[in-house]
Amino acid sequence: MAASAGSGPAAPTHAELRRLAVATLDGNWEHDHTVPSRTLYPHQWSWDSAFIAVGLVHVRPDRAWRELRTLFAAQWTDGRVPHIVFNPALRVGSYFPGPEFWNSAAADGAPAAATSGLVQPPVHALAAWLAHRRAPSEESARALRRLYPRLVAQQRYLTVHRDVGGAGLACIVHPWESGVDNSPAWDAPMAAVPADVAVMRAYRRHDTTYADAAHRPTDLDYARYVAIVAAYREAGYRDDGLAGRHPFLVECPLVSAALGAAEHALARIAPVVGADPGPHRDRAARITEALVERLYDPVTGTFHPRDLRTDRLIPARTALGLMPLILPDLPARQVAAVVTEACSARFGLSARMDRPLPSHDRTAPDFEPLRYWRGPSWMNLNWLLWRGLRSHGRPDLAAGLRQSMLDLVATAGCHEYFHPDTRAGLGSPAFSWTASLLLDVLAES
Ligand code: 9WN
Repeated sequence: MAASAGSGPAAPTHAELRRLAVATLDGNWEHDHTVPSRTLYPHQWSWDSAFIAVGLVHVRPDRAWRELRTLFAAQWTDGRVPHIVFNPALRVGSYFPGPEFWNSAAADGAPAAATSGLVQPPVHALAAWLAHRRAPSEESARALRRLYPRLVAQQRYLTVHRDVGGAGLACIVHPWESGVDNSPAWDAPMAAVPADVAVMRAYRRHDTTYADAAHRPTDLDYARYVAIVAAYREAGYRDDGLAGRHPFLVECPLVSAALGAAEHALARIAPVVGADPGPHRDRAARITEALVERLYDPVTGTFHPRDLRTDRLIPARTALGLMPLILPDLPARQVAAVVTEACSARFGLSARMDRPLPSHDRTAPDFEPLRYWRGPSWMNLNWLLWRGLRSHGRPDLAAGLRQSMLDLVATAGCHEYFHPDTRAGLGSPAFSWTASLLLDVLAES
């Protein structure tokens, strides 16, 4: 699809965009879950399913709840929600690293389904709450009753087993856990991970068959990804003693903000399921406090990840720094600072945006407009910021960002990510969370 400009084809109407989004989600539905992409990601991914549920509820509410139910059926006994749940019907080699690499069956507390041993940002409680609020019904209340103890266990896993830093924030043990895999935010901690590209000779990457290698992480990134998983897997995916042995330990502003937003969402869900919202409110307040204390830098005026191996903030200014805006109780000082950062030349947020929001500071020397999370625009980061702007009383900026999101899909369809200048579609076409979040944005003008 092309945007209208001069004598070019007319811009698609909202109804046409909606139809495209629904067709994309229908095409990616796989009996009890939605694949992020038929080609690049043919299994079920954790935070994708949450974003997908947010959009599906507008058109197929039964599938929205099924999506979350299927994901949480693969929760480990320690409460971790795996970042990939593998579809056993697919042939070996349909994704790298596949189930044979993760070998979850050998780990204590893993479910019957083959899964990865990592997690992703916990945006699921927020998704469940938004899905219920959008279309409250007997079915949605029943679904919440089933999900609630699982969501609580997910939070407990992250804030207890993963509290390596000791302040109640979850530590991530792999860049994949951030969801923004090759963000420049991870360059410094990744550089300290011993790995050699030669490691990759033993494997065949699957992603570069379907996407341009220049738009994906490098082979050296993959060598390190594999080395970090191997270290965790060899320790049985156990979290005790992580501090002394694990090669990648980071507190991430997005994961931490999602953790706090999840407690806020659980406080809203609790009365629906007959539980006490009080403890969730208390935990939410503690997470926000720890996030500000540990990840906000008053000198740069934005949030940064903390490398727990060096106990220092990582200087890169990526879009991760904007994500704490999703916290309704973020103090006014940090709200103002994040809005200033978002509106700076680095991210270009405005009420009338001429270019989409990039995933990394566009003025930085390591900004790469084509390579995955190192510059391109992503619908999920846009959506999280959009929600944050609305909840912190910036409808003008939220409206500008919303229009920019609509322009992305109007220009390139439901692509995985987009060129941050031209809006050209990058990565996989027919990508599920682009479609689902578009539906949400279309529904809430
Ligand atoms: C590794 C599925 C996932 C997203 C991540 C995105 C990408 C996987 C990959 O795809 O990661 O988990 O193979 O690159 O970075 O955010 O959940 O869409």
